[in-house]
Amino acid sequence: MELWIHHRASPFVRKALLAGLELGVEWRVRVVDLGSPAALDAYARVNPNRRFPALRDGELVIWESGAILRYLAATRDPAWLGRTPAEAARVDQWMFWELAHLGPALLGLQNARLGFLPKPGKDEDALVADCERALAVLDGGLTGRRYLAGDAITVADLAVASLFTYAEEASLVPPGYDAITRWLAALRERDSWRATERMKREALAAYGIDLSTRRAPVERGSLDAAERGG
Ligand SMILES: N[C@@H](CCC(=O)N[C@@H](CS)C(=O)NCC(=O)O)C(=O)O
Repeated sequence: MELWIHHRASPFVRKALLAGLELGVEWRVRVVDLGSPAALDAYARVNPNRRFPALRDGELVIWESGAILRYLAATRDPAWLGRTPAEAARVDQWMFWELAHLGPALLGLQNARLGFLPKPGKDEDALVADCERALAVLDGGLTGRRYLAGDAITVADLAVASLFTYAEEASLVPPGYDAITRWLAALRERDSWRATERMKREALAAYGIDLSTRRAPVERGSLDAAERGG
């Protein structure tokens, strides 16, 4: 099995890395150099969207992080897709919502506050309002429930939590979202989260990116260059 990534500090890549660790997947990680048009052109034969991650298992190539998580769970431990039809429906609900609503809201504010590309077109007040709308939905969904689908962790928790990769650095969760705070704290205790947090910090540090002070845009290709020791 092969996993294509551009760097290990990406929330979308983190989804796959978390699932790989939780499900005991062994794969060869292939880091694509975003700064190299030739490498990116070659990668477009794997994922025509030129986005990361992508997975190959034998003849099967899959892109879209949510689909990758679902495939890994289906082939390794289907309980991670929900143990009942109701849980499975909630897993799907949160994973679709994460891509359609939570992602644009959280990543927009994150990118504005940390200076990541792409630079959002909205001002910070509008980005905060988008974020708070999404956080209120998530907090409501987690109130009275340990994980998103029920009592047991599923791929939906990995997918949604990954978008909080920069929650601390970008102050994405203000006080008052108690259910989110409790749920995130539980996920951060897991070995998989700790391991991927170390990977993220190493990727950032290798390129000398200090997010506590950073406000300028990160150069395209800089993080994947860090992955390769560049
Ligand atoms: N919907 C896609 C989104 C993937 C995505 O946007 N990945 C970002 C990761 S930060 C990426 O590839 N960025 C590199 C680029 O835009 O060149 C998924 O869930 O896999």
